[in-house]
Amino acid sequence: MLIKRPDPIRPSEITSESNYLNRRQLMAGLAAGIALPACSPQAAELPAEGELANVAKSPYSTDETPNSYEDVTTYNNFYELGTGKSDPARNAQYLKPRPWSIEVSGAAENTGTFDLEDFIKPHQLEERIYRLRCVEAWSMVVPWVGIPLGDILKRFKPTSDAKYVAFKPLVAPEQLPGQRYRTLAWPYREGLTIAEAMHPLTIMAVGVYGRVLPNQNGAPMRLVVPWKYGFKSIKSIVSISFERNEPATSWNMSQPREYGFYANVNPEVDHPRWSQATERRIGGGLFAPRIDTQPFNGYGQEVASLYDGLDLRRYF
Ligand SMILES: Nc1nc2c(c(=O)[nH]1)N[C@H]1C(S)=C(S)[C@@H](COP(=O)(O)O)O[C@H]1N2
Ligand SMILES: [Mo]
Repeated sequence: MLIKRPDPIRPSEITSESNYLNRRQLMAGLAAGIALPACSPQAAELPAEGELANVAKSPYSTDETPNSYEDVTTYNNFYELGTGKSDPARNAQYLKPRPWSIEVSGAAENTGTFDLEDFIKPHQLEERIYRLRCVEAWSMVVPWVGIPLGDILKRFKPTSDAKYVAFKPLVAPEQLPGQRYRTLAWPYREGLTIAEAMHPLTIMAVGVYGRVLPNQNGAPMRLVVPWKYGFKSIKSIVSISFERNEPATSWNMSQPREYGFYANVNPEVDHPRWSQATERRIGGGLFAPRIDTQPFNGYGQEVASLYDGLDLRRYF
């Protein structure tokens, strides 16, 4: 057992509707002369760099030893900043994660364009130490800082038509120079079922190691879905859309035989070109033994029931 089993979300962690003001409500409030106290925790903004204050520890964390800050921030996959593992750190300076806005669209009552500062409220931040298991059969342990994605999505009041959630990152070749080459069809695209998106293990990360997320890790905000291959954890998100049908996803579009929509970590379903039974822990050195890959990356007790009745060999 790699993670402790936490209680369901504590009432204190749930943002009450009144704590949250979206841009339109805020504007309406300002027009009506409602003042926001500048020093209330709800008014605090996510910092653009440096330490993140008051980050709670999460019972969902693994007790494995995290990789070094160096490993986490210099061995990356972020095709918009280059296809080599060291390219994202080298090209990170081009990306400008402030100001940043996010468009929420589709099957929800509360859609619109939101500033990052209205979107992520820092008083909810938690540290989640999760394994990141790449489809390339390497892994890392990363102390992410984030907010359960479900807590964010609930505020937009998805309707009963919202069966899936689709995500897209920024498209801006001056900031993401890898987009000058068609290594993938831009924008990068990812999606989750609504149940996966609302699952308490799924987070929107804004930091790592207690600090604001470096650009190469997907600043200012990226998904982390710990039971799925790393490519589901899409970086530098600007668009979130509630969908009725399964959305197209980048790796499936580029190699449909190799990458499916679900992409659950599964040691029993090999990639057509290599085994997924074991993994190499980054930073372990040349002679470190390979680690057995766990079904659902070790989170099976929490998430396996999401796939009851689904043939995981077919829906890989
Ligand atoms: N926008 C975007 N997000 C992305 C990718 C990408 O190329 N572009 N690569 C994915 C892959 S394959 C992995 S393994 C993880 C790596 O996250 P990390 O660099 O923070 O470890 O990011 C994922 N998110
Ligand atoms: Mo990956």
